[in-house]
Amino acid sequence: MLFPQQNSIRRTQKLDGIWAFRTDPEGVAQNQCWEKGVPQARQIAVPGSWNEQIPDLSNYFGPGWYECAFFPDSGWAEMPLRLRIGAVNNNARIWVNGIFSGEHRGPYLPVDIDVSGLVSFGKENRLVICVDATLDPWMFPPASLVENEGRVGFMNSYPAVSYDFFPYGGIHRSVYLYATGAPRIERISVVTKSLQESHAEIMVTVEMADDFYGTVECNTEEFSARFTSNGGRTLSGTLHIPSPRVWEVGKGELYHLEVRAEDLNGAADSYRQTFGIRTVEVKGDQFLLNGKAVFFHGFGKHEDFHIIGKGLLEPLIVRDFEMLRWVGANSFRTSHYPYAEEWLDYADREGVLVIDETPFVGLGDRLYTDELLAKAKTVVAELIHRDKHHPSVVMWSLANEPNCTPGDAAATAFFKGMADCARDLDASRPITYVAHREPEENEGLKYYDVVCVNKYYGWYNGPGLIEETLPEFEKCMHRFHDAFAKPIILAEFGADAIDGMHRMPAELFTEEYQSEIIEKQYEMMRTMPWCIGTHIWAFADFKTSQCITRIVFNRKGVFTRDRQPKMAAHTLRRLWNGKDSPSRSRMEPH
Ligand code: BDP
Repeated sequence: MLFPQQNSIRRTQKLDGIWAFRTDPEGVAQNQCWEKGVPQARQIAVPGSWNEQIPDLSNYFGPGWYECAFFPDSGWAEMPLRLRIGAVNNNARIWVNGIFSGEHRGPYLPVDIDVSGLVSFGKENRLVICVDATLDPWMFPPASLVENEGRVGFMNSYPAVSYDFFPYGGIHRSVYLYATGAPRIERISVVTKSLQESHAEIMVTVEMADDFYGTVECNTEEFSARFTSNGGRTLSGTLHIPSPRVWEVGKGELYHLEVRAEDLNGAADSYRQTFGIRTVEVKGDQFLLNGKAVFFHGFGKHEDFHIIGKGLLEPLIVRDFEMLRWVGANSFRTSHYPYAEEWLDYADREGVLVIDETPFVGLGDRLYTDELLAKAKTVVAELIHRDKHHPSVVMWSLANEPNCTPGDAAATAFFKGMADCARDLDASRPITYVAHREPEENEGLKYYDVVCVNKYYGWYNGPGLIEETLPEFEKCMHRFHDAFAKPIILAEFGADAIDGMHRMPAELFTEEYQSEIIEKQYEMMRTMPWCIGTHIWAFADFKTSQCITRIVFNRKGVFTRDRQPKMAAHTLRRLWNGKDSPSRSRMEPH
């Protein structure tokens, strides 16, 4: 499923804007046929979360019905038409002109359905989407409802979800109506097989949506190739590129592959796929990018901002990358779910490394059944198919802080199953999951390439004691390395700091304390030869459920929620040699 694109064949129409909206707490919508039109609706912006736009819905987590009208271009009448929503939280059901057209379960990944034949030309059409944000304990990520499961939420939070960010509801990413060629190109993947200064070998795979008889041509400015198919759906071949321009940290060198598929009757589809030439590999205790060891300096982030909630906001992407460069970060993790593709496109251009994470957070001690594994594999597949072509994505993170003890055979089978699934779908990237607690509680990590660990010494462990907890912290990290003999990333560490709160000597919640804990723990980690990165938690303050340890937001941001630096950001800039603008990223017009 390729991102909608405007090119010589394909067409797109973005449907973002102010839509009609109504909640359905009593579940009356279908009896009253809201799919034909939402009565007595109020107004809402798409994309965006309803919880921040409409104050009386700040804690509403049920179904919300959206409606918009659209007028498609008559020139598209003979083309296959699809509807694509970047993501809704959590589940979507869709009707076009009152006819049920498709659904998608799960947040943070695209909804992409065929609407050919349902759309009328030369007149207005009605699109109705029911977004269900019900807090379901069995989805990914799981909400932990007291009444359903007898468990309480993260630190007794309200709403009681089992993770530390707000369970916003709504249509969170852009909505597109788009037209493609028939035959339709379904997926394109480009993998660097080998890389030398004089020569690179890349493997291109083009998957067609249906059985295909014809030719696929792949062209860039520098080279071209041609594959033919007699009925199969997958075409692939190796391309040889002399003197490749290599994608590196801080240097987002990109190629544009023009793919054109033409069948025996001359009907065609085309797609312009961006890719980068680079290799990643874990060797011994190192993470190699293009054969050279790389150290991950950066953050765990969130998609979160005032008013828009978890909605896509392009100026925020620009601002965040400006701040990442200013502070000297070279990487981030898409904690704790897949981010909008626009983030990854930007990282590709900017040369920023991304650890791309599934929405498997707050799993805790789940009942790791075969059914849950099957569901998880679907999500892993959706993520990998969506993001595989991004050179910035250098590793898959398959979960955050699950429990997986040696006695728990089901948990071990689950984490092995996920690892096998990710490797089958993409052999070109290392995988990790993010551990907490002790090595013995992370049996599953033996199936992964890199050990990511979250540790809060000086905060949850030994609050107020930065220096005093360093020796225990150091021992703990050694235990992880001794247990797995794999490279380690400290994937979360830090402290809450309320901007403007100062104290000398440093105390919990002050900017001084946050700055000091980050500097001391960072310096300690740098002495460990097998430590290949440190990601501070978090990039910016973010909204979470209400709870007595959160002062409206989780305040572990090094930047405030409105992206202003706290003292710790200046400290990191010194440690990481951050740079001022002008921006080093380049942008091809599109
Ligand atoms: C970690 C979680 C992260 C939380 C963080 C915290 O991975 O989602 O926000 O703790 O407590 O355990 O700030």
